[in-house]
Amino acid sequence: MADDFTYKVRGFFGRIPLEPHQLVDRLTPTEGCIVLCHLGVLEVAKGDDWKLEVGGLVERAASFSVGQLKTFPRTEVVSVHQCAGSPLTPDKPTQRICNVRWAGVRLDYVLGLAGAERSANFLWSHGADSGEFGGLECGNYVKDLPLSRMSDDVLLAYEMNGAPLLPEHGYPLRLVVPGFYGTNSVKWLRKVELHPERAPGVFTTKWYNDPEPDGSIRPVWEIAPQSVVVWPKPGSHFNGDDLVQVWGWAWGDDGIATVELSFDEGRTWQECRLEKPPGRSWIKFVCDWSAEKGCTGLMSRATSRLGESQPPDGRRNAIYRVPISVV
Ligand SMILES: Nc1nc2c(c(=O)[nH]1)N[C@H]1C(S)=C(S)[C@@H](COP(=O)(O)O)O[C@H]1N2
Ligand SMILES: [Mo]
Repeated sequence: MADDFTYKVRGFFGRIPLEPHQLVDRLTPTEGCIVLCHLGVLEVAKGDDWKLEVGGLVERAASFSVGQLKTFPRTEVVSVHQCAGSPLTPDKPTQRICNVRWAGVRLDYVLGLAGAERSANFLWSHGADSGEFGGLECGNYVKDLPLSRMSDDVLLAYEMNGAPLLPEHGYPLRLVVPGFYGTNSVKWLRKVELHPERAPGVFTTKWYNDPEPDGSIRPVWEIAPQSVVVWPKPGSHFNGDDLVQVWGWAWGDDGIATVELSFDEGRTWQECRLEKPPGRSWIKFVCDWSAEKGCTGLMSRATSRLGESQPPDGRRNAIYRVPISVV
């Protein structure tokens, strides 16, 4: 395919504008959203002419321009958008997180037009960006998804927070997989294909696979339960018996059943009030606390509806601790 883009930036480009205590808005403004590009940032001049190919195990391979996709039924989804962290340090906890309103056309609608075949198990998604990362020549950015998990809220998105995608967020077209880590939401989306097996390439074989205790590997797909405290912020000072309303956000692919807080380094835990889960958005937790003299930090721990809790350390969703002081 003839190149219809240039590189605005070549090589790795990232931005983590907000610390957890700055995530005060339910919907993160675009300038506060994380940015993560392994290979570069593309600049596309004529977004509506950008072509998406649909192929692999389909009855009719097809190609749609973004202009055409915009004439199909439009769907909006508010969802947590989280970077799983560097694939070179996969067990390092990260708080690269935001909550975004996406708009686009449902992927299953477009796959339906092409006639998806039953023998397919995986969707491969190809970005137009290519280059070097981690000392390797990577080819294009290619990811995959299990079709069994593909819910109807997976989008071919052309808008973020009510405006066309910015170049660094994948203008003019990206995949958005609500509930999955950001790495799966391929930007500058050029091609989606159905296949019986997982996709080859460094981003699906070498990186983004976590080792499991039994020696198997687990692709970095579903977002594990996680939470951050927004208030109080790190370094806050209180007096003993001050009444503090602690609050923050919790999220995870399986939904959140409980969030607990500990003010004594994890010895005891106190359950928070949770708002009703609104779809794929993060949910707010709140807890009234009478500050205890000598407390030096607080921690939040989310548990999913399937009973999985945040671990103390060693994984990307490890418990986040906020240092404070109470005198
Ligand atoms: N084509 C392409 N898509 C990509 C990436 C990339 O490097 N190239 N990075 C992924 C990663 S690791 C993350 S966390 C999200 C970040 O999306 P954002 O920059 O819009 O926040 O994009 C994903 N999609
Ligand atoms: Mo990421």
